[in-house]
Amino acid sequence: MTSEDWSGRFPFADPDSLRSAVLVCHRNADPDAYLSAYALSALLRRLAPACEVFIATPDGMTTLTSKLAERFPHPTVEEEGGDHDLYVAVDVGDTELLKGWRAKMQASEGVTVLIDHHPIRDVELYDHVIADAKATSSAEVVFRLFAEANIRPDRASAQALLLAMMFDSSHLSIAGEEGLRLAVKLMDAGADLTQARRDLRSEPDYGEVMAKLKGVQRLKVYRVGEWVVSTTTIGSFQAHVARALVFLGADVAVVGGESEEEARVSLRATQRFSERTGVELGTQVAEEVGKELGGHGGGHATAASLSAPTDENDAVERCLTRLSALLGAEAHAIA
Ligand SMILES: [Mn+2]
Repeated sequence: MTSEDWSGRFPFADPDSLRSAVLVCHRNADPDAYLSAYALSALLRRLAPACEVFIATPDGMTTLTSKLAERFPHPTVEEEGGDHDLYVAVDVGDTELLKGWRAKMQASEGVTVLIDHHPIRDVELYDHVIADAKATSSAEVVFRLFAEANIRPDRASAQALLLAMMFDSSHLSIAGEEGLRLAVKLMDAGADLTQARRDLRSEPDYGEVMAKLKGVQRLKVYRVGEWVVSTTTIGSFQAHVARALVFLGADVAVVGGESEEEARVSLRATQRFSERTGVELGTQVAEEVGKELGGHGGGHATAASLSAPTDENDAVERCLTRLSALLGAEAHAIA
């Protein structure tokens, strides 16, 4: 191996051979995806000064990401147009979320890389995968690449990585030991914690605020064994309302709504509920009830949703029945 062997390390190609690279975020890019790509671009341009680097954001970005992108501007590219030498999917999780870029990467002559912290199942698309499911953000994985290349991030990249890390770790509260150490290193490199906190504060969305408050107004509360399950219905923001109910103290929240002659239900539970009962909302409630009602559902252990051709009250009640069967206890209405 010569000192110029790049086959085993990022960017997995001789940097001098790279003319054009695209960093592709997941659809509707969140701050971790966009800002990790932003910092990765700075690293790549240090390694390959002659390479033009673009960021792609299929289906745009979230509102907060758009706001942050004004402070961290970067050239973007659409999928029409020629091939690139290097494609790096950042924070993508499922390749579905690459939208049209997936087919483009499949057909490409260039090197394809994944940098991620989601549990990854489909890796066939990529020539190289740098993924760590223990990291709380993709930013942590990107920062490690700086360290491996022995390159200190510039101040803007350090700030971008700190913001990304804080966004994905509930302001570092669920960051692991390594994450916290990396955050301190980013501050040493010039990142400003106070500024990052300020930047992550978003303006209230009053549609969401009204949905939450109305959802609470229509709240039903049940005791199922030792657990408190709350249900409600609302026209929109069902997931936000469910999360808010769990924040208020419910062990499980089931929030229904109707759109286009279909019922949608969002379910949320606390980590504690999930650990103690072993109940998985995604596979055992949303998927099952979705099927039962002729629709579909799924999700994670503590966050799931379903949609089915029925009315919202029926869908919510079926979820409650299913929960009570899984917990082996009847649901007693309290309020
Ligand atoms: Mn992420």
